[in-house]
Amino acid sequence: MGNKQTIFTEEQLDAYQDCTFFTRKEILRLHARYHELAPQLVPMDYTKEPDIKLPPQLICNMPELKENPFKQRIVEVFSEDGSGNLSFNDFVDMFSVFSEMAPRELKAYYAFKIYDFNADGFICKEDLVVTLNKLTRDELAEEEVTLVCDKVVEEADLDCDNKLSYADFENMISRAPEFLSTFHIRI
Ligand SMILES: [Ca+2]
Ligand SMILES: [Ca+2]
Repeated sequence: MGNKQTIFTEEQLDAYQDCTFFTRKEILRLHARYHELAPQLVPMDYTKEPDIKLPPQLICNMPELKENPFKQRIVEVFSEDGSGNLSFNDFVDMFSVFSEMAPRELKAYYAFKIYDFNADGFICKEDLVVTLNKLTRDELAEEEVTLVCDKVVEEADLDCDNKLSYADFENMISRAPEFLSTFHIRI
């Protein structure tokens, strides 16, 4: 007996542990965080996998994301329907990729998606302009931004099509490991 509430079944917890970089305890803590974002909406009991999604504004206001210049784009990328609304599974996947335990390749894969603002499978100069403006919080003059973006493409574009494919991008970050340092969030 006792009044301990069941949040997930053992099978669910095993599945989360297999598919993420979190322990069972961390999954429960993530559920508590997700719940506290909208207590009236998010049930404690997740054993029946309720079809609940939280809007991007709620997620972006979390202290872990609030200061991140890419927060809006991050929640879009992890939102299964691309709207920025996150189910609990999306929420867990997002923080799993950002965890210290996630391998570099996985972070690189999502970094590429995040910087590919127009989602055409390439990081082109327009994507780089948006990225750079966000990284520098709009502190660079337009000419400086253009100059840096031209330089980045010039150096990283191995197949000379004037945009960065995933292969170009991987090559670029392998030479600049600090590039992924912004992809750590401790929750
Ligand atoms: Ca693009
Ligand atoms: Ca290229």
